[in-house]
Amino acid sequence: MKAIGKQLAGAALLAMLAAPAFAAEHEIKMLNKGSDGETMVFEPSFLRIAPGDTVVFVPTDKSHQVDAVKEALPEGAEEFKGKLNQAVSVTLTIPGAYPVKCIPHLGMGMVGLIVVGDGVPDNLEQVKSIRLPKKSKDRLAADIAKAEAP
Ligand SMILES: [Cu+2]
Repeated sequence: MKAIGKQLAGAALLAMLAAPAFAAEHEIKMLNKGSDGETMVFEPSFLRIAPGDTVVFVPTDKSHQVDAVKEALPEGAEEFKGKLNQAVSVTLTIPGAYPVKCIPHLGMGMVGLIVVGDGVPDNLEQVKSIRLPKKSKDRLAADIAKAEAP
């Protein structure tokens, strides 16, 4: 009896150790100027990842933050919210589209989109209907087009 218990504990430990090895970590920088010359950007602004991967939002430049656009997240997905100049790390397990914004620079177009899983995300229509200032709307539209590409 004791031996079996030990074996089970060993298997559980192995499973725990194995999980992070397959999950990737991605970085999105929060910048005053992107490598394409655009100002106030998440870089990259579009990212497709596998379920269980982690995304780290890095405050490379000052005065940025990241919020999930909560009204357009996938069903059951957890909201996330960062403070100014704070790195935010989120592990996304539920497939779908996760739009993000930087509140201080929303009027300047600072939005981004993460897609978890393959194919066109189920909640993309919700993402399209987010109310945003023009510049953010335009940039998000470009990201949505990438989410719709095969
Ligand atoms: Cu910003």
